Amino acid sequence: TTAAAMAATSVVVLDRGNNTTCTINLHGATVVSWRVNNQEQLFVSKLASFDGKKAIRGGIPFVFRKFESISLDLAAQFGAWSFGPQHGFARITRWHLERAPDRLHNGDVEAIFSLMDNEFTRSIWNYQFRITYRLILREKELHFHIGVYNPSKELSFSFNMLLHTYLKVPDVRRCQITGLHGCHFIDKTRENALYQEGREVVTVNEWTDRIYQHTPQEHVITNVVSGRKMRLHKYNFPDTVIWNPWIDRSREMSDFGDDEFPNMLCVEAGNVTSPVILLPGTAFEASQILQQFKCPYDIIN
Ligand code: TA6
Repeated sequence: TTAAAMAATSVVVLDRGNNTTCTINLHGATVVSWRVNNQEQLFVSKLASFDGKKAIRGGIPFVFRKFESISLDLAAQFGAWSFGPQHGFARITRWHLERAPDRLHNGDVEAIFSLMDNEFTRSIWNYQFRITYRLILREKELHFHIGVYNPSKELSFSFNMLLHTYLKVPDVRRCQITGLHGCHFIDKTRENALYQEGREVVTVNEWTDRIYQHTPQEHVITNVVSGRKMRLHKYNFPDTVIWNPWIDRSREMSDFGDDEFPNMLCVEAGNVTSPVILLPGTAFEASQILQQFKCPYDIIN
């Protein structure tokens, strides 16, 4: 179908064949499904709302302009921080399908989404901006390339940006996360106090909500679907948020089942601790690669 026809709906599907697909909802350009050999890799709550108003509970919401949990003192440094929606406006705004899914010469499938300032965003944050969001579906990988552009001739602006990835897991208590050892983290379960990670491998056995700072470019999460591993590569995303609401906070969310927390783990690449400052006429690029693999010798091709 044409881009126009797709844009008329709210959902765009990248189909690589071999039951490998990726589905994006234009509401927030939220990736709501990524299937590898027909195995769903992402968690979406059975109670998620698709009303085009609320953020979709699951998949990969696009967090932009603000990461809510930024501590107010840091926000104060940047003066013009608006008290807009939790985790910013991008994930609750309809994005534009810039380029419909297109098969590349090597069999991968690519689509491009974009968001620029509009009446709604300007009502929250009165700056011009343009984001392009290119997704590439490979055999066992999903690539995310983001460009943020400041078209102003005289104004700089600052922003947080983060991919709020909800991985689907059989049992979060069996997952291990590498690449956090020695990093400092803000612990939102302990009054945003700052700690340092002493473990080589991080596990999640309770309510966990941590903003790890200046993390390495690669994390591996074990025991995701079908007992495989997920490699997360990130570029220009210096921080990594690890979140699982556990039982009590699950009960506080109307769009999250009480019994769902064992089946999800958020590992989120972002610019959280220090906002990006974009000078007039310049662009900022960041990217993430998710790669599902089963043995150590699988490499990113
Ligand atoms: O990513 C972790 C976090 O900041 C948690 O504190 C929790 O609030 C989560 O995001 C979900 O936020 P949401 O606004 O989607 O309910």
